[in-house]
Amino acid sequence: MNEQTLYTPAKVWKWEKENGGTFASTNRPIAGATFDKELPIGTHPLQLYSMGTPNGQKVTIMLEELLAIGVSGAEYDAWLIRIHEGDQFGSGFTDVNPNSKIPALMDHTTDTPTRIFESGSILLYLAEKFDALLPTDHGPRTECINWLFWLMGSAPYLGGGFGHFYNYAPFKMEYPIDRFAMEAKRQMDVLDRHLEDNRYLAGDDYSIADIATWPWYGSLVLNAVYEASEFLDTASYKNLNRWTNEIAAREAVKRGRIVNRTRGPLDEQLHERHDARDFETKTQDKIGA
Ligand SMILES: N[C@@H](CCC(=O)N[C@@H](CS)C(=O)NCC(=O)O)C(=O)O
Repeated sequence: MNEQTLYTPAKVWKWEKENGGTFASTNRPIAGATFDKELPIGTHPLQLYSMGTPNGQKVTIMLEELLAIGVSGAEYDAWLIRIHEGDQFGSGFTDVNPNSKIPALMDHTTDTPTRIFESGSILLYLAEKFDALLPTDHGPRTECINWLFWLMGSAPYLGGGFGHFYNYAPFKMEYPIDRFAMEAKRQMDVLDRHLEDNRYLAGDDYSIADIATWPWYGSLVLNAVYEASEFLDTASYKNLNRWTNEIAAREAVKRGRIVNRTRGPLDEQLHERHDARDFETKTQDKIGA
């Protein structure tokens, strides 16, 4: 028993601004812009507005993979949106994503610029636009989309559920940590069993399903999110570990995972990316690092 068990919900929920927790200053129950600010536009066809969280890494890994196979149309500017400082509530950003969450992408090659939001939608858009990293045969293609949607439905339990209560909540609560640790472990078991007979999620070929999933479950295994590897005994998922390490060794993944990143070792942070040479120089401001 602890004090949470005494909580009785009010008849009508009211917003207490300072409810504690890491996101207390930016979370709010209403949508829309809170201030006017245009987004910058660089020189490349694709303009990405993001931050190097797992959802952001999906897109930068995808773009680096496309560039690695010679798709020059995938050149991009990656602008940093500092979500802890509320940049996602600027009018320019909400025009690109009315949901006020990174990542958000603008494609300036279409007759009128196209906005793309939701990381799964962005991956699918890029895969279809460039005819890459999405199998063409009916079976593997369907399997790839199955796993892409699986990830989009599952990761919020890992991030918003387990990660939030284990890492970000103002104090540790047994009930939600138990509930979401169980679900995180169940999800890892789903992946582990599937990867026993499959090299990649859609079968033999690396695809957007892996690109979507690795930043979440690969990072969990590598102890790069939530410092929960030991708690969740991630080492025991052998096939998931094999898949994680294989993907971690890809050059495009090593590049994509550091773009718009503001945490971790400084040599693993590239706050903004406007040119492939930025990875060598890593010239950046270190504010918020
Ligand atoms: N389903 C969305 C989730 C995006 C998301 O949750 N983004 C987080 C960072 S990982 C964010 O922007 N949070 C800011 C906020 O909630 O205000 C997607 O996959 O694009």
